[in-house]
Amino acid sequence: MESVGVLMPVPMSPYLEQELERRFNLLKLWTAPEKAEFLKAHSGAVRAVIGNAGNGADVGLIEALPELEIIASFSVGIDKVDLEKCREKGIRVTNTPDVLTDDVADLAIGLALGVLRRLCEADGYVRSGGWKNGDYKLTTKFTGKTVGIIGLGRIGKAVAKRVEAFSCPIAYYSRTEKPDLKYKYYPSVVELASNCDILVVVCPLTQETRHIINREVIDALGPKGILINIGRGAHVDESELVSALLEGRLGGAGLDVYENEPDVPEQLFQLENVVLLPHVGSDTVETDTAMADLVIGNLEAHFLNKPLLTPVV
Ligand code: 8YV
Repeated sequence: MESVGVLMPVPMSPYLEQELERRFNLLKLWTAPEKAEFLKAHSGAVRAVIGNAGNGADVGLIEALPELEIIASFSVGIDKVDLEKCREKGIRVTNTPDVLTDDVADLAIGLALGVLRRLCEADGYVRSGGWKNGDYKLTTKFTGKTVGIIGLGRIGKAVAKRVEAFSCPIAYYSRTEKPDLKYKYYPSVVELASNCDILVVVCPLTQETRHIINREVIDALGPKGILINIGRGAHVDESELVSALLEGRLGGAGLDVYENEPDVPEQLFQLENVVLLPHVGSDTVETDTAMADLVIGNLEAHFLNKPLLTPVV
């Protein structure tokens, strides 16, 4: 397979790069001084593209690669891949489900604890020597709080499982009720937000879920409510979120994702009731390796005419 051209638009994982380089003709778009020229020069050779959460394959890229057969995304979310175009052109698409579920769910708990127990602020208090000068202020308890989950797929269920260990009542919103689950179902996000203390966004990003967190939902969550976003930035109307936090209409937020990554609204930097992470939901050594192995497994299966391991299209 050494002659098969695999295009990687942006750097993602040194391990993935190294393993792709061992097997394929890896073309690193970001290393080219002139990207358009590079694409033109290699357009006949590229049979696979590696996508990720930030860079998938839009119509422009798909149209520029006439020999493209497969887009293997180094992510579970494939909102950056134009699936309709892929179906139309018979291009296969794969993602990396399951292997990152634990890490992303773990991070939701970390963010909730971080916001409620002010972990980052407390760390700064020790490092700055503040502890020697006075008493630290009280924070808010997590155990027993009602947690609302938007999207009860693989990761949503893993969040719920973890939250159960904190004796938190669990409620959820999803397109349809899941009668096999014992958690309370709300048929609207506003109703869910009105009835929980911590709202976790973990559904896929689609036309329907874009800005699923709007002003009405934020106001329903209220000045004691906490928003945790481990989905996609575009799930949240970010300017509404920023205003609500600045005006004290929302209790706090734990964010791993943003509307225009890596740009994060700077007004948030001054707030102590906010924890800001740089989209690291699945970024552990273990999961990085598992995701990369799955991307390679899908490519090898495709080029050996075997069934794909995790097909989306
Ligand atoms: C990954 C993600 O970190 O899998 C996804 O959809 O958003 C993230 O967990 C990212 O894809 C790694 O590039």
